[in-house]
Amino acid sequence: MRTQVVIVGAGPAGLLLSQLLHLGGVEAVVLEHRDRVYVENRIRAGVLEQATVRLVERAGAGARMRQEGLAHDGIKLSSNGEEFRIGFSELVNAQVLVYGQTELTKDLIAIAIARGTEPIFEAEGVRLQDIEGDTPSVVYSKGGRSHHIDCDFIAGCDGQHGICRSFMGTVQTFERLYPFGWLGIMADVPPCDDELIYASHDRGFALASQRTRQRSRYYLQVGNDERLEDWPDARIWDELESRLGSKHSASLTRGPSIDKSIAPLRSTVTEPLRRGRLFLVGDAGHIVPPTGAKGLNLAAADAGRLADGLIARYRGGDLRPLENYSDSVLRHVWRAVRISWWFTHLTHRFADAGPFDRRIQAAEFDQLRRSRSAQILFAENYVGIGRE
Ligand code: RFL
Ligand code: PHB
Repeated sequence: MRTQVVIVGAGPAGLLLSQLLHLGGVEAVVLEHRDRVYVENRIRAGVLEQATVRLVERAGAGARMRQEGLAHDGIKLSSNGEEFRIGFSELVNAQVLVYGQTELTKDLIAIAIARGTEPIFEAEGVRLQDIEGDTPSVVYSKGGRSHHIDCDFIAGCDGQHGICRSFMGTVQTFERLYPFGWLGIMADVPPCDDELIYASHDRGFALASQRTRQRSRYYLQVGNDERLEDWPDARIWDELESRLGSKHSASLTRGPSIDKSIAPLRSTVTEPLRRGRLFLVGDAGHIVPPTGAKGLNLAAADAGRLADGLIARYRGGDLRPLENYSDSVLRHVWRAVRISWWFTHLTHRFADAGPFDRRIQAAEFDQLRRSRSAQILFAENYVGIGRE
């Protein structure tokens, strides 16, 4: 078999890239090692920046997102129960869209099927060959049979546990591991507020998020040694009440969890993001802690850049976008890494932080509450202005 681009991974990065390439007249095959049901139901992100929304629309996959996504004009920040709002519309004339990654993934898979190129699910043992030559190829097996695809380029969109990074040869890895994780819970109850609440509290960070007006998503900062078995729903709701503050206790509707998980927080950046004809895209090349809601947005932005570079290359036009892919993505990525790092430090409790560090955190919160300039900067970073 032969195609122009092999895409490894059917997450948001791989699916969006394949559709953008298709619209640009470039042929691609997507290889995914999980099955479709698993991919469509993996619960993760929820906040889309405007640039991501535009890209999904450009891909022709935006109809349901526009209809069902919830436009958010701002967020609330709380410190030990004292709360203030940062309004994106009035500060920077922008919004974000709350729309689950699960839904975006379903929309992108549906559109791939409609155009007649469904991802190849349950593709096992994917291996890359001759990345530095002119004729790379990818081998995999499915249902006990092995397959070989010759191609021009390979897009490694296989997430943080993927295999493509291991084919990059000599790379530099920059990493920050945080001494805690997020315990996430999803429940079919109305959200406690119509906006997201990022709460810094002496008991640890909490986040009140949502998917729809009937489905809530909450997170709690927990130690890296915590186990899900020790967190029955009632304990999670009690803890959320304490951390989100008395203002929200009355409106916090409890209900049985439909999903619960613990994810460790970390930042990793691989440099460069290209080796020969292999490009790393999204989480395969960089991870950020979820505090700034940047991971999915970065994955989408990478997919957009690589699609533009490849389409220009096939049209015999400008080779620079493809040549500059790694540098331009990394510039964008490091700004998001810094923001995610800063916001994590502002809102989380670090076990080794002393009273001095706590005072610094409080002073920073105070500045954000009182200074319009600080709020504008925060809003620009949150909605993604200036990183394009
Ligand atoms: P994905 O989504 O991990 O997709 C990678 C795909 O590759 C497949 N794969 C393979 N396929 C073939 N062969 C192999 N050897 C393979 N190995 C892996 C996988 O099965 C999968 O289908 O990566 P992608 O596309 O780069 O997308 C990245 C996003 O998923 C991620 O950045 C976000 O979910 C991060 N994130 C958030 N990002 C946001 O922008 N806003 C948010 O609000 C937000 N909240 C979150 C988050 C991540 C979280 N967790 C679980 C870490 C909240 C949480 C809790
Ligand atoms: C989510 O709803 O999953 C979510 C929202 C905001 C974040 C991270 C995750 O910063």
